[in-house]
Amino acid sequence: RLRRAASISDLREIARRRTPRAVFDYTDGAAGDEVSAARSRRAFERVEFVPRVLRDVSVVDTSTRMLGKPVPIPLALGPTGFTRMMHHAGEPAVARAAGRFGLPYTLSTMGTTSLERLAAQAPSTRRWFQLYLWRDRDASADFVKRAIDCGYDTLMLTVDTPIGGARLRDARNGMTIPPALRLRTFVDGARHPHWWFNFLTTEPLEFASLKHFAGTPAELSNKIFDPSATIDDVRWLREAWPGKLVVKGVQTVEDAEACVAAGADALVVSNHGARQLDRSPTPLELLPGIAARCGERAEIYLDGGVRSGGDIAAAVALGARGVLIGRAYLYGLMAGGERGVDHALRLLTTEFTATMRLLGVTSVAELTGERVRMRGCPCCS
Ligand code: HOC
Repeated sequence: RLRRAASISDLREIARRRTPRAVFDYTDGAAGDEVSAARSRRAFERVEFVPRVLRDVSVVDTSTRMLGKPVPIPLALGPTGFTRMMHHAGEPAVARAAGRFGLPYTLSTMGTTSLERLAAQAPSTRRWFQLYLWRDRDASADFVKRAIDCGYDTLMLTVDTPIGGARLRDARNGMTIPPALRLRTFVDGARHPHWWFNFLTTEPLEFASLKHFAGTPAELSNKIFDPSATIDDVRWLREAWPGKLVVKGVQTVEDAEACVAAGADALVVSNHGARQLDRSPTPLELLPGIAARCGERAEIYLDGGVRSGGDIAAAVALGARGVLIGRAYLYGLMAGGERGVDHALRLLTTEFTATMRLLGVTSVAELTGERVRMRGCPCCS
């Protein structure tokens, strides 16, 4: 079945069937009424390519550089929480697949594998670490130290989470971490015996940032996220972290300017996959303005709604140096473990290459604003 999945949405469909409902909904869902999530996808649907023909595309170079190192396509695997819940192989499987494709992998503070274990299990993958500012700054400083010690080359600070978003699907499903088999979830559990067997027979979840945890996602975020974080914390991290510093979750030109002035090497234009503030700005629509203002001083990445190689090409043409994916690889992981992630990355790579050829461009540098236009009105399309 996996081999016949011809798109990320096919993988999503397999993932939906193979995982318990609460787990699928945690991954697939977003905040509130999921208005922003739908808008993120609609923005990509509004993109119309402007292809050139008769351009000799027999050889195309899809590679570029992200934060000083080469990548085969403009893509990095973004941070995702609780990845061993989506599939027992979890973060190490994703990181190894990323390594095989030469792509960076970002371990989340909310990951279910420690920084040390991930480094040991994916030693040749380029590893980035994502940090939430903790209420306890010493704890944040400790992650910085561990990330340096374990050879992570980039620190990604997420700034769109002063509190946890209202994820209504989780509330309705009575979602907990780790997931628990209860009377009300028993029927659904009986439909996914493989998932439960694997989940219950592999090692209990180990967290990147906690000794152990059990509770709801909201309880966890209240324990960790620091609502008092300010731009001074970005300056502090700039001092403390010797590698590349990325700020993720920027949603206005003003904040983008401030983060670059505070020392960020790259920004991720992102609304956290629409999982925090419903009705937040649509990343693809924000991207050109932020890239125009800050793109000379920092690399600008896009995160949110990327589901195909064509989406990657569209984001690059609209000003992104590269894109981050989350759900796109998680669907692969849930559908088929490590092989499923390979499959997702293969699809994205093939689609991106084909899009470049069909657009008549032979290098990523030629993917400019001339190759795209946005159709129609954002609110009606
Ligand atoms: C309300 C839960 O970035 C995600 C992760 C982890 C955030 C936990 C907050 O799932 O969006």
